[in-house]
Amino acid sequence: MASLHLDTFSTKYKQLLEDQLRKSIDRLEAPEVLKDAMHYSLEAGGKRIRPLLLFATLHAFQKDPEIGLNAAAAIEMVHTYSLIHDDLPSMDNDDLRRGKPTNHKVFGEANAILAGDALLTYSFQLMAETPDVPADAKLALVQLLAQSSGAEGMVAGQVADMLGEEKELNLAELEYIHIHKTGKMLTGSVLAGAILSSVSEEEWECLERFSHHLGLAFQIRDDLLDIDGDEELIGKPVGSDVGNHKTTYPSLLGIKGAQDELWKQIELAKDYLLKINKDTQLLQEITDLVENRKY
Ligand code: GRG
Repeated sequence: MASLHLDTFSTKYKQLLEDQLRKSIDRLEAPEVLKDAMHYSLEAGGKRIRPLLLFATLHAFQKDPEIGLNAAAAIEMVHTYSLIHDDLPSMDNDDLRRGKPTNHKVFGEANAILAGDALLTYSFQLMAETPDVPADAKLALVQLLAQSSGAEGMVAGQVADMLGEEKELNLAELEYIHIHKTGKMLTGSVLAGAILSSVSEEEWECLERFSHHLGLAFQIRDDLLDIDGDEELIGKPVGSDVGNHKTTYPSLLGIKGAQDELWKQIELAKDYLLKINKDTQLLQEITDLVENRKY
């Protein structure tokens, strides 16, 4: 369970983020239906783990987390666009997201596509408008967001995921998908904090490795949550048909193997945090949350 320290921190900065997101959309001179569709998914109850990682990284380097508000809003907008598009009839065709009707169910498919497009493009504007930082930092933030979300990042993972749907994947193929689809935006969140903290090369390297392992842990936990409570599946041999037909960590490694892999990735993530000689307690607590999260 999260300590009071992380609870207090996350309550404060999540509230600031919610305000930032709402204000950022409100100020747009755009058709109301577009703004409504953007608001709808942005404010639909996400965990805000990516912004939290960014704020906690700033905290570790004794920076005021509020300097990361624009960047955090931008990252959450990209994440939200990815979920809206992932739910579309041409992708996962989902009716519900976070227990609520998906964007296209409420606003129609064309509006959902355009709301996703608008969130993605607006995110780069927000990065470029980061207040009180030099131009080279803004440039680095824009470049980082593009690399994390685009053809070398999340979109690559989504395409690899779709290509892999019809076949049994090996562990390396599964890792490629999750490092890109889930991991790159988590890494981008930590490294955005690193840019705003002007970290050293060694610190950058450790933060990158930390978030790489955290991203894998996040996904393994996601796979385990999908089948949680199904006691009969525990101990099933490698390669057996655990859960649905998609390749997952439990389907490849068995539930116990997946749980061991989760612990391994958590250990590795924490090892890299320890190498940074800073107050990384909040990042450690977020790592614990990822290991134990229930949703
Ligand atoms: C459409 C380009 C494009 C990409 C979609 C992120 C993604 C790629 C798909 C979402 C499907 C999915 C379940 C991915 C695996 C893990 C993941 C990223 C879960 C959602 O992130 P959370 O748990 O979501 O942070 P909340 O709801 O808390 O914001």
